[in-house]
Amino acid sequence: MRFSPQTLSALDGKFSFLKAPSEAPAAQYAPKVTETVSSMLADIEGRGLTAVEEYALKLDNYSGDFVVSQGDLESSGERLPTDLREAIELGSRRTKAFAAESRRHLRDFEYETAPGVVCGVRYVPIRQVGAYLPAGRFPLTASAFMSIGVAKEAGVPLVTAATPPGPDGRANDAVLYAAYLSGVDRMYVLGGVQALATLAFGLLDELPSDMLVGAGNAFVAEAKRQLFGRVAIDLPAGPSEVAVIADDTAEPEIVAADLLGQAEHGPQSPAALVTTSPVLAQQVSDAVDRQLATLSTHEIAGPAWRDFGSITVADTRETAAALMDDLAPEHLEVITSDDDWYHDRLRNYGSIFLGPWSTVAYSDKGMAGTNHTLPTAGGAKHSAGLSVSRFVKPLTYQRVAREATPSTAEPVRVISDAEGMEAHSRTATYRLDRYQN
Ligand code: HSO
Ligand code: ZN
Repeated sequence: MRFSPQTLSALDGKFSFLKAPSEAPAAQYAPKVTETVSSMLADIEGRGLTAVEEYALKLDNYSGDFVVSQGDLESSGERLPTDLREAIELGSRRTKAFAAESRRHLRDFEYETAPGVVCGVRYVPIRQVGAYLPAGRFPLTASAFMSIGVAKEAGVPLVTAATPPGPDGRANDAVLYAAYLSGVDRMYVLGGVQALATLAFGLLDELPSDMLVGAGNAFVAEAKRQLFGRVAIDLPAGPSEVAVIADDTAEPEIVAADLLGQAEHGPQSPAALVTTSPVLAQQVSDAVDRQLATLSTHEIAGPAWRDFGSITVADTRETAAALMDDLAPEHLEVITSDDDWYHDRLRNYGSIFLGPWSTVAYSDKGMAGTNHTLPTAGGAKHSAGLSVSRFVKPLTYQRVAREATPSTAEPVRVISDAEGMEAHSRTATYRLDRYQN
């Protein structure tokens, strides 16, 4: 998430940096990751579960069953503290409710492009989806809602999921419970590349997965990238990002907290403030430093802010909006007296949080209901985040009536003949002939 030189020069003189964004390249090309992943995928494709067992032992020190029993899945909630269990239940419900409503808005329809030429769309869910639920530095409990829950609400018949074993050799119970409530059909204890390969190749299933979703480390991201084409993937996931547009009505402590709220994800997580108020800019800068001093995750959030944090002062709301559209952040908060103006004007972001009472973590943890799997690294310029619409295919059909033959076959003949495609032409002229005789 960085400003393009073109935008900066076009807006020259209309903004200034209180804290300039990093010059460091964001994501490094890592040939070692690419090679390791491709050799693992080839090995697993060739030797199947035997190879998977070897990698699980070598990389995760795991030699237990890959399949989580239905009993273990169902009882995972009982092993959690009551408040956590109830929070997971609430997040699962809200995420499912929004997904179910979103699904209802995807309506099959028919349209007659000419008398007797009926075209239509039927939304058909993908048959089998594999979800990866990471549990590394932070086990993101809500990721199960976003992938499994949303896929099930979209109507996907078979959703399988994999999560790595922890140091105790067991899957994280909060992750298991979230997967269970989300409606997972089969749950596997498997990590990293071997998990994605197992899902993609269908090594524990009757058939391979048609789509892989879910975030993970660099190896997981690379495995999805290499498997793309053979399977669909949700998004290429980079470091989590946050950006805030605020004016002098915003509370500096709140803005600072929300910037650090995503900087905590990793030392390369960008956080950007764009403000029309030079006073707020300075206050937020001070507040971030103050809050970092008492943050238990300051060893992650501190370097993230130092290297990838930025504060930009814009002369007008129009300049602020232009800068933000150029950043195209994964998460965007708007805390101003003109929230609706910004909402109308902005076009590039993964998900927007309007007003001082809306914050990114609400969506992150499933308590808003929207999906937290969103485009990063500028992907919001061309793509939206995960939603039910990604798990269903808008399949088209056409039914042409006999009466529509003259108006349709004749122009098809003309175009086909002009192109020199006689076989195409004949499919039309045979029908014209039948129609006339
Ligand atoms: N911000 C992450 C999702 C998340 N954060 C879950 C915390 N929990 C990617 O959008
Ligand atoms: Zn987050």
